[in-house]
Amino acid sequence: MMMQQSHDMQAFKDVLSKSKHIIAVAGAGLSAASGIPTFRGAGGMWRKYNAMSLATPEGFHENPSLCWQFYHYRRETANKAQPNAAHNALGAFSLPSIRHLIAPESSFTLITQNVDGLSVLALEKALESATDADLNVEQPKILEMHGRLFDVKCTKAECGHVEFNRTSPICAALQGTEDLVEANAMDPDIPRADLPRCSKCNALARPGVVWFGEMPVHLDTIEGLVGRADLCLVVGTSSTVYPAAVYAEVVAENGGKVAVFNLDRSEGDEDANFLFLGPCEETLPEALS
Ligand code: BV8
Ligand code: ZN
Repeated sequence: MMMQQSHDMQAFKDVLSKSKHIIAVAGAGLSAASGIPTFRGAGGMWRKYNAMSLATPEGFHENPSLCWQFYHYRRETANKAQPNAAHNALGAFSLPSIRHLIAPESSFTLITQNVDGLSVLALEKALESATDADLNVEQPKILEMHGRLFDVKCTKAECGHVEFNRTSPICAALQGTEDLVEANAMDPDIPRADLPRCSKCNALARPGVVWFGEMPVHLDTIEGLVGRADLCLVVGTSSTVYPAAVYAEVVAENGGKVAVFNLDRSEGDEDANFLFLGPCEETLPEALS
């Protein structure tokens, strides 16, 4: 029997109030209102900079100069960005002292595909007004499954040094190359010696993100949370990248409910119990208040 899809916010809030194990799966649309370009769509990065080839180990190995300019550009953009109302709504909802007024005794984890760190900033802001109950929660509040833009990793496995580094620019040679990236005229020949180096062993460093073909992080924890969820919010994602794209389906197969908050139609959204088309910086604050 075809499930009847709802666009009714009150009906969603009734389901939310009865949910006990809630997860959110977020993508680039969550950060769009903060000025971070998404991957697909009009200004999409995949098309403009052929990011699909840059965001791979092969792309980095082949030309670390091009790859680092792409990630320097993303770092500079993210460094200038602030969390928007959708990030803040998720940050507040992560606090049991707030969430339990809406969904009593529920647990919540945000599983984000984004690497910009804006959800972490929003959570830190929400935690400023946290109670003790908010702090000693065993379940993680955020899982950044595709790594972090500001993590800088050594390329030498035997060293393995990783550090969180927001420096702008990360190295002198990349200073001002954002304009080249904007003009899609990146310089393929910045000498490796001038690219970011590991601060421990001086080997070439790489961005601490998960590239295509690499294993996402926190997968075991994520798969456990997905297996237990009775409600999955899908926020600002085209749901075209795996394995994140299947989590909502798993929740539905287990008898849980799915609510999609997206600007446009997205993969599999016809199977969602709830579909709220529009900017998530407007729909999500309403849904989680
Ligand atoms: C892996 C970090 C092995 C780097 C990224 C089947 C099973 C498993 C793997 C695969 C499979 N089929 C293919 C694969 C391989 C591959 C894959 O999925 N390829 C795709 C292209 C088919 N997957 C992998 O390689 C992954 N690793 O599979 O390991 C494995 C196997 C089995 C089980 C486990 C592991 C690793 C993928 C990670 C790649 N790294 N990011 C970087 O950022 O540079 S992916 C990157 O692109 C993002 O992190 C994100 O995940 C993805 C982009 O997707 P979205 O976030 O959805 O963004 P998009 O622009 O597409 O959509 C934005 C949406 O927002 C739009 O719908 C738009 O309408 C909406 N929107 C816009 N504005 C707003 C809005 N919505 C609301 N409000 C707004 N204001
Ligand atoms: Zn090193």
